[in-house]
Amino acid sequence: MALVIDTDKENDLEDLQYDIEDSRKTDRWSDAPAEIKDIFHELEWNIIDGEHTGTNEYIKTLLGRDISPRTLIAGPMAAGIAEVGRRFKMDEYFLPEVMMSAKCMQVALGVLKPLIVAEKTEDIGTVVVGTVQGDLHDIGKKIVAMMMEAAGFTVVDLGVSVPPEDFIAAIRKHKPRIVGFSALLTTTMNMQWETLKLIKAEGLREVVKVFVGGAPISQAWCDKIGADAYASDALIAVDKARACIFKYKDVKGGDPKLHADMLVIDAEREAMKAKAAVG
Ligand code: B12
Repeated sequence: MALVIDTDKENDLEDLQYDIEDSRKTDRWSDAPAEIKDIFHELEWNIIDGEHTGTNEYIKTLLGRDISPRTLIAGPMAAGIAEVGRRFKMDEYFLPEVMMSAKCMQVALGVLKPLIVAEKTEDIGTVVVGTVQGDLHDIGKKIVAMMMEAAGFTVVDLGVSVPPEDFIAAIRKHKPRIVGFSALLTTTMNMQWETLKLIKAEGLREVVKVFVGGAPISQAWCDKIGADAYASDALIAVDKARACIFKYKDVKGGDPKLHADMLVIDAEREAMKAKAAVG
């Protein structure tokens, strides 16, 4: 039985910024045993410092202590790369440092992927994912792809900087139930819209449900471009994708009803969180 550690409450970047500057430790991971908490901090620092030669060891040690791959991704790995993003934004880090940290994330995901994908027990349909044209960020998209795979989907990952025409070709070839666009740059988010426009122009809008995500993407953006669903993280993406297959199977891509149904999933999730916080 894997050790359960609540990662939802651990994303306070201000706390991360100030506490770790002084001591390289924080008050976070309060429900983790002290020894695990220390290794979480080591892993965070491994990512912040971009020391990818040691990443494997931390990951393996934590897996050996019954920490699940999902907890590692949503916990110390997410916190570490978020701090890297903050440093980059504040001009404390430049591209080479970010690339080193990204390498740590890739190494860690390489170890975790087979474990996560091994959870797959059924085949419920195909999802095509890709990072839109002009954008080279793929860590988040890879996490979404892995979680989708574990949840029963066959995932076709088109990679990074995918031109709209390649999404169209993949939809025709693989006949996915869902297509997901990732964008991490404010300058490339518009390519989600362009790709969606081409899907419509090619007469494919009704056959595929369109998901959008990435750091600058929001529900408002999803509404504006007429995508079916937005997910701020991989777990929400999986919830919505499974709902598309099971609950809303007969609702077509682009149907306003589907869009509204997806919002209900967010509302239910928020209500569950609020209930858990009170209880
Ligand atoms: C790592 C990184 C890089 C790495 C990427 C390596 C890689 N293989 O991915 C490298 C060094 C290559 C890089 C390059 C650049 N980067 Co960069 N990068 C980052 C950084 C620090 C982390 C991104 C990340 O991996 N986050 C962790 C993952 C897990 O989170 P995520 O991607 O958001 O994914 C989650 C959700 O969004 C969602 N999701 C993601 N995709 C999808 C898709 C679907 C369908 C769904 C449903 C959900 C979903 O689920 C994921 C998992 O939970 C961010 C900072 C940040 N705060 O995002 C900057 C950041 C995105 N980069 C930035 C910039 C400016 C650049 C460069 C332009 C820098 C430059 N001068 O060259 C280049 C652009 C290159 C290009 N053409 O794409 C800016 C963008 C600012 C802006 N307004 O657009 C950011 C925000 C940094 C900053 N604060 O300024 N970068």
